[in-house]
Amino acid sequence: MRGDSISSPLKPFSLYKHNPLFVKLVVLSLLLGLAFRLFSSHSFDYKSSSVLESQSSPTIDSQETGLLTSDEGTVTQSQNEVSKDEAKPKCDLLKGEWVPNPSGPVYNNNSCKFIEEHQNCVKNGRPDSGYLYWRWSPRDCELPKFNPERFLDLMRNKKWAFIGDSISRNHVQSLICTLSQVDPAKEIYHDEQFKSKTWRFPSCNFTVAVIWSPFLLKADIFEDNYGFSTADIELHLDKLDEKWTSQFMDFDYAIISGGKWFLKTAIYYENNTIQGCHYCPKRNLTDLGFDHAYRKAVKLVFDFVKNSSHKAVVFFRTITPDHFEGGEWFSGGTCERTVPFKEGEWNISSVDRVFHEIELQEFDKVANGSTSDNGPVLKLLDTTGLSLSRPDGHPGPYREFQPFAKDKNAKVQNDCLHWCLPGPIDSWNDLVMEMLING
Ligand SMILES: *[C@@H]1O[C@H](CO)[C@@H](O)[C@H](O)[C@H]1NC(C)=O
Ligand SMILES: *[C@@H]1O[C@H](CO)[C@@H](O)[C@H](O)[C@H]1NC(C)=O
Ligand SMILES: *[C@@H]1O[C@H](CO)[C@@H](O)[C@H](O)[C@H]1NC(C)=O
Ligand SMILES: *[C@@H]1O[C@H](CO)[C@@H](O)[C@H](O)[C@H]1NC(C)=O
Ligand SMILES: *[C@@H]1O[C@H](CO)[C@@H](O)[C@H](O)[C@H]1NC(C)=O
Ligand SMILES: *[C@@H]1O[C@H](CO)[C@@H](O)[C@H](O)[C@H]1NC(C)=O
Ligand SMILES: CC(=O)N[C@H]1CO[C@H](CO)[C@@H](O)[C@@H]1O
Repeated sequence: MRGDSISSPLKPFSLYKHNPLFVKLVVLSLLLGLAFRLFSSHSFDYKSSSVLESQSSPTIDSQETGLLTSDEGTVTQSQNEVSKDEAKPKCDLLKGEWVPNPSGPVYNNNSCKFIEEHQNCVKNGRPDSGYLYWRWSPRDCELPKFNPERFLDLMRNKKWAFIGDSISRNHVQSLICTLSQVDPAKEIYHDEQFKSKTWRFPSCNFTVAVIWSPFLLKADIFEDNYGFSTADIELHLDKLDEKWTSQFMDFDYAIISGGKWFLKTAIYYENNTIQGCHYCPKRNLTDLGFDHAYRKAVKLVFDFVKNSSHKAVVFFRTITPDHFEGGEWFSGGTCERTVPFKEGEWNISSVDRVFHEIELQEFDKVANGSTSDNGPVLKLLDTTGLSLSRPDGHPGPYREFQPFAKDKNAKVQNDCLHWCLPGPIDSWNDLVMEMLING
């Protein structure tokens, strides 16, 4: 994924608030209540951008915000720190391509019991397996495969949290499965709904938790496990969700992320007073747009982390793109591709682009300026671009067990948002490891 072609300037966010077709589409999706709804847009180029991180980069190149065209020759800011003994040129881990990886995944549907049924594509009968045999390869440097032994060794007596929505759960399962090949994880906690969980790796006393907080903000959600809601979500744009902030001091590492839940109908509060909403036509309220809420959320998270005196390494993982084609998740959209996209074959959807640009812009603001030596380290784990070129990595119809066993023409709802396990999401950990060791 190279980001040097382009680029149409970002259309103003008001486009999304006032474009009736856009609103209708969002409405439709939200009425149906699921967290993932997606556009296969063709109107924007994807602009890849560097991983930025606050501590190693006191000055941030604003060309890398994704808003501006970057100049091909520019040495981009990267997470690849110059090592102590030898001055290696900085490498942009995000510029590269998917290359064949004949050795394939390190775990499978038999060797890992932590894979969620809906993402256990092989077990559910997905017929092709080519999507398992790729790895992300940056153009200018070698990205080593995630090394579970070394990772566990680094994590002795440490605690790690994944904080966010079902994609965070998807991601934690990838990590747990990979590490379990070396030291089988033991689940030591789950909440009533099995949405927050904690595992422990006995050999090195390493603890990994996933904390369910789909908005990261204080939110009252009136919705059951199947996504049926009885009332509008009430979202407090000026308060973080204490579920994770109250535990933040316990963790040495965290990967925080937000995303598609912000597309749902919600009433927006500040100072406990209604400010407006996102898609609430039955109410006499101003539609402030999901981007308004997402920006506030991201900013609040960054401020919280930066203000904290707790010395943790915190990654903010950027939006995960979806790949519905020929419709949406509720209207027959599918993802039947079996190989990665090559450069230029696909553009980020307009909605995902809005999410991503907010993340880059807000990160750029907080990363700019001094950071204390004793405080947390905030890093941007920008998986959006490399994930965008993996339309082949989703469960599609194989979110269900053997969906075509009875009727090979059965109409099955597809999941083109979450990732198969094993699958491309395993590569996110290659980046995490590299950013930990060299970033
Ligand atoms: C395990 O790690 C925790 C910190 O995460 C520490 O408090 C505890 O003492 C450790 N236990 C052992 C047996 O080392
Ligand atoms: C918040 O609301 C309280 C009363 O509910 C009011 O006294 C206070 O001034 C408000 N603060 C802001 C910043 O609006
Ligand atoms: C909607 O709100 C505005 C301003 O608060 C008010 O003037 C108007 O009468 C309200 N309309 C309805 C239908 O309640
Ligand atoms: C962060 O700290 C600054 C200065 O101490 C304060 O003004 C600001 O309100 C704090 N922000 C948050 C989100 O706590
Ligand atoms: C991506 O967007 C660019 C610019 O709008 C357009 O020229 C190109 O055809 C699009 N590519 C695809 C695959 O839709
Ligand atoms: C970064 O900081 C410099 C100097 O403090 C300032 O001039 C610049 O506008 C800041 N950039 C952003 C994106 O905030
Ligand atoms: C690729 C792979 O490991 N597939 C296995 C998944 O599980 C089934 C049934 O348990 C095995 O038969 C496959 O070999």
